[in-house]
Amino acid sequence: MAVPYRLKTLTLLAALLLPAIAQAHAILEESTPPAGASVKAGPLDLRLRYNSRIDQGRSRLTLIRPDHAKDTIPIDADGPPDILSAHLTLTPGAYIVRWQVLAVDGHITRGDVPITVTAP
Ligand SMILES: [Cu+2]
Repeated sequence: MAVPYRLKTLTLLAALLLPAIAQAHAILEESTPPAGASVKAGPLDLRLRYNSRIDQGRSRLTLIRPDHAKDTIPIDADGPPDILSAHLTLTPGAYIVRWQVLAVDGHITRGDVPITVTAP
């Protein structure tokens, strides 16, 4: 029995659209420095690149220091729409950069980038 043309069209549309919707929330594609990296103490340029556009005004970066104290990391204004960048100055120890981003599809995603800072 033939599937009505209309139903075929809807099924095709759903197949095309659903993966795009599912992928629209932000996934971290690349970080500088990478997760688990060791960097020298001093100024550090942090750059997190996502697979989609993010709302920078409603995204947050938190620095968890070696003593577990948390600080908000100011996000650079006017960056590209899929990137969070910031500048830090760090002393030796084990840190976590905790990111929380709001994607254009309204979904929030979170993750951690641990970094080790060594003596210069
Ligand atoms: Cu999503």
